[in-house]
Amino acid sequence: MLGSLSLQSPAVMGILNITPDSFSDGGKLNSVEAACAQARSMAAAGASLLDIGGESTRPGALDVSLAEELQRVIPVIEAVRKVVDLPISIDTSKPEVMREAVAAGALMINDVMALQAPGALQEAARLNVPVCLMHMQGQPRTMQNSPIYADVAADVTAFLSERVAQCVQAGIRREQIVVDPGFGFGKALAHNVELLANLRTLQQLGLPVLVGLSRKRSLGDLTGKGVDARLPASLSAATIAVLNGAAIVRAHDVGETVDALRIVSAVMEAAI
Ligand code: 9MG
Repeated sequence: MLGSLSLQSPAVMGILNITPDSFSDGGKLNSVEAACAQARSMAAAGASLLDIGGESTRPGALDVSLAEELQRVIPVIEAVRKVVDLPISIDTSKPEVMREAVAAGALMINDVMALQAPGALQEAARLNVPVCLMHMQGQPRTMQNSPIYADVAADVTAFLSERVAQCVQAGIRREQIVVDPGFGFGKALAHNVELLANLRTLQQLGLPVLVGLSRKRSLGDLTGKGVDARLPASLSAATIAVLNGAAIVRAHDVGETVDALRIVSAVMEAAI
């Protein structure tokens, strides 16, 4: 269990990005309505939780001010929790956004900076909600400039192990922690492939593993497909991740991912 979320079978976390380019008109009210419609459709498609974020973490993305991030995500969290009965996770690295999002109804923190921003660790401990700690080498703007690892799976595991220890020291219970290798975050194509192949290395932490591979650039590099044509590659990557121990899959295409993981679960349960 992770809060109210059962991890008996693989869970799909639906991605709800609230950035100006996420919804066609970019208008505030319509963004809330569009986000609610998307949340309903993801719930109907079998999502187990929703990840709401107001700052793009794509390579090269620009920073968003605190005020802007709050303005994007808080009205959406308040509205979405009224229309779907699913746990909401807040995708942020800012302690103030964590605090306001939890007050608005978010039940989990998803931090691509693994609570390393000033004040984030203390705020997450105070809020007493589950946290997802993700590995990233470098910063979003520059992270894809020649990342270097000795052994990517071992290096990522060592980093996450250290962050888990810091969290526990700050008062976050181990049962509240999820770890994520951060596919695409400061990793070259070969690193992402090696990490997926050796995802089981992370199991030594004894914590649920979350992965985000959906539509990512490495899948485009391997298939030659643009972002809108990466569904088959995303499903294939999600399948491999779950076979290699992932408990939660962060995905744009919820229904398709749920179906793919049902097959994986059935086969894994039948294995002797
Ligand atoms: C916000 N975000 C974008 N990609 C992600 C990933 O792979 N994992 C997590 N936890 N968050 C992500």
